[in-house]
Amino acid sequence: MQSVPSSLTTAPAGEFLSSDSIRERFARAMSAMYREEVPQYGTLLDIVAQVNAQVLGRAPASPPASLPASLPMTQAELERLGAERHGAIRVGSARELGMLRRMFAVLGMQPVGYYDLSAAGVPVHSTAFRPVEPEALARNPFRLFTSLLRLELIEDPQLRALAAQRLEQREIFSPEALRLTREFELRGGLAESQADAFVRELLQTFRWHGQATVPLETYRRMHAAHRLVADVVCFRGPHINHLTPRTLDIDAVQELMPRHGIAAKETIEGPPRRKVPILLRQTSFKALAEAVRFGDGEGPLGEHTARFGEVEQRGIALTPGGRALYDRLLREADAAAQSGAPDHAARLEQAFQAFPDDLEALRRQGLGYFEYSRVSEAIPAGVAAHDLEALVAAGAVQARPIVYEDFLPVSAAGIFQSNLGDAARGALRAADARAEFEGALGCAALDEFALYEAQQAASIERCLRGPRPVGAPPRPRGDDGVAP
Ligand code: OOG
Ligand code: NI
Repeated sequence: MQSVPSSLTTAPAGEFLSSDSIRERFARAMSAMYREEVPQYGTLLDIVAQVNAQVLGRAPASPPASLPASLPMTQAELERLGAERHGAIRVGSARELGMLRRMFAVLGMQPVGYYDLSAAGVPVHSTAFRPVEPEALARNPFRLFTSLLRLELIEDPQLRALAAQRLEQREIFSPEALRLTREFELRGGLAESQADAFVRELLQTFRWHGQATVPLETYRRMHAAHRLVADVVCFRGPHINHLTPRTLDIDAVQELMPRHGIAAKETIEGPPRRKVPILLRQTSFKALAEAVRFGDGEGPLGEHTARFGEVEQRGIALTPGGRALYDRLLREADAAAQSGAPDHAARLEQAFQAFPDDLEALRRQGLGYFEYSRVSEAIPAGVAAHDLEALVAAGAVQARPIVYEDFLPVSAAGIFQSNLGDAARGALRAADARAEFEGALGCAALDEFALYEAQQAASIERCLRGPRPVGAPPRPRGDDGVAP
């Protein structure tokens, strides 16, 4: 058991299991459940484990390991790799989203980022629940991409009202999960046995139900509005729709999938393969058609397609400048597609030649985020102790890339489209719905750039000032002319 900050406790700190531990247990339980429910996910995990072992076997043993087409990794990152997952769920009402925010807080996960997928014709908007502190991320970075259905984007008023009514009638949380959430909020933590009960109960919310809550006729109408409308409205709860392991070589996994009987989609989403991976590359296999009973227990048997598998390779987190360049080059590759240029991979490669592909260039040009650390306490002769660049040049400070912990809006929409076979690509009303989303959430979604920026700035401060005495207040920043 681990302690929690004393400001949060009303009982002896040792009584509580840390949120990091609860999250770790929850992630493990989700993975075990999904493996049971979707056997191909298990196959994918085996492939990823094999590829990762190969990549690591090829890498030099001494840290920082410089992996081929992979980022240098810290020991903590290597340790978390085997358990690292993200998943995705979709909910139907403000109450469900607000309650999830409170429940994920028990797991030490907060909403980061706002993704408006209506731009891609998908009637949802989303955030990613994940840990935000570097130590928590190092322990287990479990992330859940969480989407809220936008009922107002259902055109037919009658169908919209029916959907709202169905969603109002359902309860996706067990009484015990609700009770334990309140207990956590009241007391600032959960004892180990309570935490395990909470994990068990919350898991139930995300399991698959082979029984729809509506007649087949209603399902078909919802489905005609949008496949996601049917997926959210017609079931008892927000079944986890995929769980994604992290690989160090996504091209190798892509190649291996068909050999293991997994029908991978054709292209990898995101940036092209590079020496220094940036942001995130993802590929997936097609959703399964699963048998579903409609109406009452005796209703007709049909099928529903929702759950799929996905794998991802993560790269360095980009600054706003880096992200703008990324977006521009992606648009260029798309424009080339419109004008009938050859295949996707070649177009991307071509466009991304304008993106620097070595760590030092990314760092110097301010395109990516880095964590700085002192190699030794000694300052080399002739180097000013507060001159970061001089310290880096002298080898007294090293810079490691910070891994991107978030999602890609473009890629997220691409995954939705490819897996849900959506025909309605028409642009939905692109009104800014963020305020409404955050109202439902009960707080603002954190800005992912600000989190990376803060991590980088704090590491620079530590390098330039040396360790601060324990308990001392943080020093004001920007008083020594150091640009973060
Ligand atoms: C979410 C898709 C987004 C990703 O990796 O970009 C996502 C969904 O299908 O519900 O998981
Ligand atoms: Ni995903």
